[in-house]
Amino acid sequence: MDGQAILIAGVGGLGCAWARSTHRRCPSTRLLVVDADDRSLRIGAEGHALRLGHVMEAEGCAALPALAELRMRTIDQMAAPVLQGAELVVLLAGMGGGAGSGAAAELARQARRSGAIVIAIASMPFDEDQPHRASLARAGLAALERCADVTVRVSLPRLAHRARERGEDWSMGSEWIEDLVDGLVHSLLRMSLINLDMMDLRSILRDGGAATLLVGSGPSDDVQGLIASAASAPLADVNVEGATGCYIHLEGGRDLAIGQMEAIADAFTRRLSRDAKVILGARVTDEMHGQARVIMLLSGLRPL
Ligand SMILES: Nc1nc2c(ncn2[C@@H]2O[C@H](COP(=O)(O)OP(=O)(O)OP(=O)(O)O)[C@@H](O)[C@H]2O)c(=O)[nH]1
Ligand SMILES: [Mg+2]
Repeated sequence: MDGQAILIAGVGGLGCAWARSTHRRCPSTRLLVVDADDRSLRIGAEGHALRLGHVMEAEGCAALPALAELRMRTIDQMAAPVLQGAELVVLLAGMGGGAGSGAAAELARQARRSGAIVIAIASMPFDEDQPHRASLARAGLAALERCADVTVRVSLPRLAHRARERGEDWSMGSEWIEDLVDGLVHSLLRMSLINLDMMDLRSILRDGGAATLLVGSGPSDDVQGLIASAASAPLADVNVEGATGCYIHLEGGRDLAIGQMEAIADAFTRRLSRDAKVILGARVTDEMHGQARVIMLLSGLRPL
C-alpha cells in the first residue's frame, strides 16, 4: 500500500495537535486538519486545512458540537477532494469541546461514504472536568462509534499520566498515539516481510463487535515486557479478553528469529477467544536491532 492512500486527520484543538505530530512520524501519509480555530490550521504546505466556519465567525465552536457538526456538513464539498483516494483515514479528536465532539463523527461519515476505512482515536476528558464537558464527550463518542469502523477510546488522564512520567507534553503530541498510528501505518506499507493489507483489516472488522488497537514495544527478547508495554495502554473502558478477530503486526531487527516472532505472536494471541481469526504480518528493519514493536487490532470485543 502507498502512504498516499492513508490520510491522518485531526479535528479540534487536541486532534489537530496529535495529527500534526503523528504525521511528522509518518511523512509518507497525507495530513488533514479541521478546526474553527486558526491556530490549529497553521500547517504549511505539507497538508490540507479545512476551517469550520467563515473567517469572520468567532474562534472555536465554543463547546457547541451541534454547530461544529453543521459546519462540517456545509464544507463537505471541500472535504471531498481530500478524502478522495484515501483507503484508510486515521481520525484523531479530543471529546468534550465543540469541534472534536461535533465534527469528528461527521468527518468519519463523509470519509466512509467516499470508501475509506475509518479508524478513530478519541480521547475522553479528565474526570474532574465539568459534568457538561463529560456529557458532550459521551455524546460525541457515541456518534463517532456509529460513524467510524473502529473507535479507540483513549483516557486523557491515563495519557497525561504516561506523558508526565516520560517528561513529555501530552497536549502537543503523545508518544503513545504517535507509536500506535506509526505502527498501524507501517503494518500496511508495502515493505513488510509478511504483508498485511486493507483486505486483512476489513476482514477482521467485518465480524462486528467493538474493536480497539494496542501497541507494545521493547527489547525483542523480553516477551513479558512487550506484553506489559501493550497492557499499559491508556485506553478507557475496554476489555480485550475474548476478542474474536485479531490483526497483529510485528516489527523487529534483522536479528529477530522466526522462533522469537512465533513466541511473541503466541503470547499476544493466547488471551483471545479459542476460535479467533488471527492475521499475522511482520517486518524487519535495520533500525529495530534488538527491539520489537507489536501492533494489534482486536475486534469482536464485548461491551463492558
Ligand atoms: N485538563 C485539560 N483538559 C484539556 C486540555 N486541552 C484539552 N482538554 C480536554 O480535551 C477536550 C477537547 O479539547 P479540544 O480539542 O481543545 O476541544 P475542541 O474540539 O477544539 O473544542 P472547541 O474549542 O470547544 O471547539 C476538552 O474538553 C478537555 O476535556 C487541557 O489543557 N487541560
Ligand atoms: Mg478548540
